[in-house]
Amino acid sequence: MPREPIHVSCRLESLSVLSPDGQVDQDLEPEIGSADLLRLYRTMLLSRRLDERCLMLQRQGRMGTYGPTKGQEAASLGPAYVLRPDDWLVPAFREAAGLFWRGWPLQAWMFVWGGSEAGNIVPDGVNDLPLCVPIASQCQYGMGIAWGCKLRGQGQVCLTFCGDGATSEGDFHEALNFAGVYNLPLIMLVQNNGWAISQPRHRQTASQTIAQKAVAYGFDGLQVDGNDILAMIVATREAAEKARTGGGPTLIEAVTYRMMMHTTADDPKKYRKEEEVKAWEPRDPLLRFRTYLDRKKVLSPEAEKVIDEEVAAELDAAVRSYESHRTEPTEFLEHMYAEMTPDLIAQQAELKAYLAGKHTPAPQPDLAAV
Ligand SMILES: Cc1ncc(C[n+]2csc(CCOP(=O)(O)OP(=O)(O)O)c2C)c(N)n1
Ligand SMILES: [Mg+2]
Repeated sequence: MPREPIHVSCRLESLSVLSPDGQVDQDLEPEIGSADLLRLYRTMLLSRRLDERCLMLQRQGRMGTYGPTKGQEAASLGPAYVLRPDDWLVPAFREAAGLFWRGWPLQAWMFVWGGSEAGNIVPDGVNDLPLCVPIASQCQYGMGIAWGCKLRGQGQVCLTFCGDGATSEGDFHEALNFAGVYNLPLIMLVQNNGWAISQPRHRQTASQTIAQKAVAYGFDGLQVDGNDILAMIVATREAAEKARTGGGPTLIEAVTYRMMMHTTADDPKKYRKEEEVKAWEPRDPLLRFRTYLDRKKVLSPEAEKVIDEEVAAELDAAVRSYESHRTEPTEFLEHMYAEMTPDLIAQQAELKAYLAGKHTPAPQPDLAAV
């Protein structure tokens, strides 16, 4: 037979548990105790309020360029919730809620966007990498960590985040290819927020979904409502259980939306319509989760008031800590390696001398003679 169909074996599904107006599908609802539900809500709210505060601090000149996370809280918090503490989380740069759940202090987020390396210091006992801005490069680190997890044989998994734009980078595909071949315990979580700065999702790939890219690498892909924290929990829990028991990687596409600008250096009105943003507003993950908790009678008005007050106080303390921290512009050179190399020590001395106004330029090579 010269031509025969090839039957590609794969599982590709889409999943949501909460409807856009917060109604739950009881067959799919995960079992989560009230205490955990309230802690999740508190973390999501904290992340939202911090995001709003950072935006204000930036507008007042008290913070550097800021990249908002509004609308994407569920897509990182749900997956972080199902991890074991000894699992690994490798973020891109919109995973604030997930990182807070893992134990990062609020001020670390502010330090990063305020230009201080202090924000990249992983807290003791937290198995995460710091934020990663070079797009998709963290996919390789995540894959490498997953390989390490497999070699150690202690059932750990590595949850790695990237954006829809990152799926156009070679690093993303190399990581998935390797993870498939070596059957690594990797959960690659793509936060498809519709945009990569000004490029819409349809300019990144001609594929119908991002989830289906898993098929080419020989494992399962799942498209999940990324604004539905319960769906994110169900999907990641399944992927983590599979990975722990030798079932290999999963690609999860979390369909979400970037409610704000890419960063404060960007004006989205130049490239996307206000109606698009408006259409996503009712699907806000915080509102949906709140409605669910309200219907479930988990969030009483008294409990909500206490949470609101605690969140406000925690935020104020974090802003004070951030603003009392002095960042030296020469500090970043200290964080390249565990110990500074002679070159870096010399460069730091030169920079310090320059900043102190005593700079004598280092002799430049005679390029004409090279
Ligand atoms: C390797 C690399 N190329 C380009 C950039 C500039 N850049 C910063 S964010 C971004 C878009 C990323 O889009 P996506 O992966 O969808 O993440 P999102 O910003 O939507 O969360 C680009 C191109 C970069 N940081 N790194
Ligand atoms: Mg994006």
